[in-house]
Amino acid sequence: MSTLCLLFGDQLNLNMSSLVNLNKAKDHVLMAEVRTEASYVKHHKIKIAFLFSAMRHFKNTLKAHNYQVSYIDYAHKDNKGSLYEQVRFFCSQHKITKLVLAKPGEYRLFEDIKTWSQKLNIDLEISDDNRFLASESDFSNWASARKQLRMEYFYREMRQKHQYLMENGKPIGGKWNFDGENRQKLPKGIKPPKPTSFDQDQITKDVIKLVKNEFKDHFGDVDNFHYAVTREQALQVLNDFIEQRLENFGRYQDAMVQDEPWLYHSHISFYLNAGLLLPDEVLQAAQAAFYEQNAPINSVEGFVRQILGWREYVRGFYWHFMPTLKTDNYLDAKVPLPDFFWSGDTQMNCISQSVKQTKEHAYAHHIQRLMILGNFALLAGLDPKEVNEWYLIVYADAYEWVELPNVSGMILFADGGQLASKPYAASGSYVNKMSNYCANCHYNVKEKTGAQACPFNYLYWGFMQTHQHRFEGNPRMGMMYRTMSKMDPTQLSHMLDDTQIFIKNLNA
Ligand code: FAD
Ligand code: DLZ
Ligand code: SF4
Repeated sequence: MSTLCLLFGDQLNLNMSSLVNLNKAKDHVLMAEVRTEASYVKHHKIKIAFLFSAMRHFKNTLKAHNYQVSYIDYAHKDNKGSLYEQVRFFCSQHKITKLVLAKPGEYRLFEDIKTWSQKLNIDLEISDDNRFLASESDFSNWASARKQLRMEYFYREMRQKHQYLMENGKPIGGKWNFDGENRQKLPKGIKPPKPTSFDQDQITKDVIKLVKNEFKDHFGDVDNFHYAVTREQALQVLNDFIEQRLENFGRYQDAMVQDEPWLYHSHISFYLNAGLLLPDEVLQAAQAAFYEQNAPINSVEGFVRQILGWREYVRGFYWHFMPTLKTDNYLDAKVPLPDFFWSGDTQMNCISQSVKQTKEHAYAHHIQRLMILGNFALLAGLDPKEVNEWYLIVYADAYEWVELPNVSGMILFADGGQLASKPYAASGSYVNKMSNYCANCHYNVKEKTGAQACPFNYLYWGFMQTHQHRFEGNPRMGMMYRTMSKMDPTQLSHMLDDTQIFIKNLNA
């Protein structure tokens, strides 16, 4: 009579709530590389290689800590292809009375798991996913007490509750938000440090070979894989960030630079989302850098806001609004995703740069995801279902709990404004202000209509006209509509025509 713990590929931490109460002498841990999880969307090859390698390394860690682990690799003779079938098979071979697991990060898997207890006739115990600081009930209690949800207020409560960057009940530096100091373009001549990279060990090499054979038709390149695959390596990435980048993180967090994918970002989302790092230790490291005067408050607060604010907020938001969040389409957007989202072959340099980096690294930084690719998807009216699938596929840090709120809520306004108070829409001048992409582009960012005009310019004003009835009354968009009312009606009409022609030709 024993307990089986099913550990998912993104729960790679010895402190996982599902592991800590096991009796190592008689209970078992099951981990499995399965077809259903690896291909429910055609994940980027790097994402699969990263998770399989990290899973195999973590299996060794578990064994070193005296857990009894059954690890089913992809080519194992007993691989049954899905987590359910793997659990069923294990139960048929052993006397298992109870299955324990920490809540998975995706609704589809959670709904499936809820049916297992009856089907397998065993007890099922689902513990909280303790890779987060706010529990789901923390979020839903906070959300149910409000008419309007805004990350900023959630974040302030998290700062107070967890006492990050607080002194005598007040935020350090006298304000909650230093965003005003955090919008600088990267000056010419400044070269960001190289990202921390690791040689591929034998486990990673084996996994890459497997991925190239089994997932040939999946998106992306995998040969230059250089990511951390163990907790020790992930801690090194974190440490290098704190020492080499955090100081400049704030001021350049919105900057974009030709051929520079990494800039001053932390590059830890892969590891946080797979359990190799936990949010508390990351926040403590950043806070310590502030107290040791190694990083200024605008950088440290900006970083803390991402982890303690946005990351926790979107995860709570996901569970609060599922399953409807997945089908929301407030703007009735229907345009199919253009091919250049896969190839990067477009004369729009900002898009080409962002897609090609995504293909090569399974990574793009926040502003590329939000203000280039996301902004385009919003303005061109791309179908939320296709856009969500694309984001879930292409980034190695993508799981539905984080991808869906960012896409349907933050970029597409598909949730009708539950997450964001207004659409994150911008014309080419924003891209020109924050990057050097436009200097290398076929299009002219200063032109609003005609063959050479930057598509973001007419798409922006086309969007504003198309959705005027929806957004005119939004106080945060009033200024834009006042500007629009003073614009030349003929020019506006040309921009609407150009928008329609551009969208029509997108998939021609
Ligand atoms: P940094 O810029 O160094 O930020 C530090 C950390 O803050 C990140 O590692 C991440 O854990 C957290 N963070 C920052 N912004 C967000 C956010 N909006 N939501 C949740 N966490 C955040 N992040 C993912 O982890 N997975 C995704 O699938 C994902 N999809 C996104 C889709 C869109 C459309 C947008 C706009 C953002 C998305 N993000 C996603 C958030 C963000 O872009 C990435 O977390 C970030 O680029 C990862 O790189 P980094 O670790 O260098 O981040
Ligand atoms: C993303 C992923 C992939 C590619 N493969 C596996 C796998 O083979 N086995 C596994 O346990 N988990 C995998 N995962 C992570 C799961 O999809 C993840 O646990 C759910 O999406 C919930 O977040
Ligand atoms: Fe992008 Fe327009 Fe600038 Fe070209 S000109 S890089 S399309 S914003």
